[in-house]
Amino acid sequence: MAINDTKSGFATRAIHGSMHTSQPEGALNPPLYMSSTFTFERVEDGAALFAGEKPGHFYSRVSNPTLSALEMRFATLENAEAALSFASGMGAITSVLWTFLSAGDEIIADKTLYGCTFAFLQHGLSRFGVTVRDVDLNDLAALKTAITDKTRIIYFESPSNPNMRLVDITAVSTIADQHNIKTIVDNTYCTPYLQQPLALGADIVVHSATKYLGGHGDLIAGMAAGSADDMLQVRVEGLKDMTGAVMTPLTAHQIMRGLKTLEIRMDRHCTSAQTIATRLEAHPAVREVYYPGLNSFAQHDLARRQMRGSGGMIAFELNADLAGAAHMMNALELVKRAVSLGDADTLIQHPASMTHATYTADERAAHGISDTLLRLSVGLETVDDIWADLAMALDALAIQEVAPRAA
Ligand code: 3LM
Repeated sequence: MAINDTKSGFATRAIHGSMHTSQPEGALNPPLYMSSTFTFERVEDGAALFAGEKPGHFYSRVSNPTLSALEMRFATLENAEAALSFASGMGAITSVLWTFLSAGDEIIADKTLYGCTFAFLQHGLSRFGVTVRDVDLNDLAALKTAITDKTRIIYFESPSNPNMRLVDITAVSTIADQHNIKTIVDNTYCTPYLQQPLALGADIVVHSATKYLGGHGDLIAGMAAGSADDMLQVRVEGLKDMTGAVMTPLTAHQIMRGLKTLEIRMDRHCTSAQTIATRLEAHPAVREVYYPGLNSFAQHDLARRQMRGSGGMIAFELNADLAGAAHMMNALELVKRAVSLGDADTLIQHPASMTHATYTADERAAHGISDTLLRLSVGLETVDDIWADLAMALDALAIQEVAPRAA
């Protein structure tokens, strides 16, 4: 059966998508083109390539056949016309935003964002004459008020890193369209398997491919997807001339390997996280759990509408102060204390002092990132083993917390 990129299932596209021609030597996987430059048969051919009059590759900061294979496959997964690969998630975000913003423009960003994205907007773009407006994008009236004739982009994550706030992608994109503003969504937490922002009305999606797309904690990478025109503009402006944040062919190869198992990994992340979130919620040492799959989750209905599954990320608060939370985290043995997410290994971290240390304490308070919030990336280990480790650390905390009160 031939692979049809529009009709085949997600897993089929993740394994075969866009691979319509056989590979050199009959190889199952596309070869690794470790070449910075590409030779021209004749001078005129080089000139035609540079002028965009002839398809092909001439320099790997612009394009490379291994990266093209990944980009075409990834576009089929996001149901996009085109995709682009980058050296990191921050490389993707900065390349896309540099491309579409100029001094004097305004960008509206949701009030909760990954720490380095927040820093890039507040401390980076703002230095170059771009006005950044933080808006709670769940407040559509506030969004409408914040829009001016200089607004070019609305930018958000859903779910947000670290506190799992969702944004209604269709509602925000509809308002953006009415004002000719581009909607850009960071889809890192969901991957295209769980959520497809372009189908919900967004213009561009960006990813840290370091996370679920790679899936094994062994690479740093970014992706973007959108219309062919937008991706071409990002390629020749933001990526080629501004950031130069190009992915290496080896990384592209590793991500294509990661994509082959994306669907089964995400299914497992979802079922295990649902189990862990449910058990956390029932534990006396836990005050609050934020997980889209829980009935108690404030935006549970929106999650069901725009996400195919609830994902592998959980945020939670303990019935303890910061010292108690640190004690609990330090007691863990299987669960690793580390930033990043989306790996086979379960990871736990403290956003206020780690991923979101780029915010001041006042900014964190204003942006809804509490100092006692913990973030768990539920991995692919046997779920009862993950829970046993968490329960051991939580039980110790519950005993410690209860003891002084009883005394
Ligand atoms: C983290 N996040 O632990 P890279 N967008 C989102 C992200 O979560 C990230 C990026 C973009 C974490 C990294 S913190 C020092 C470690 C939603 C990264 C940026 O450039 O590939 O790291 O992606 O939350």
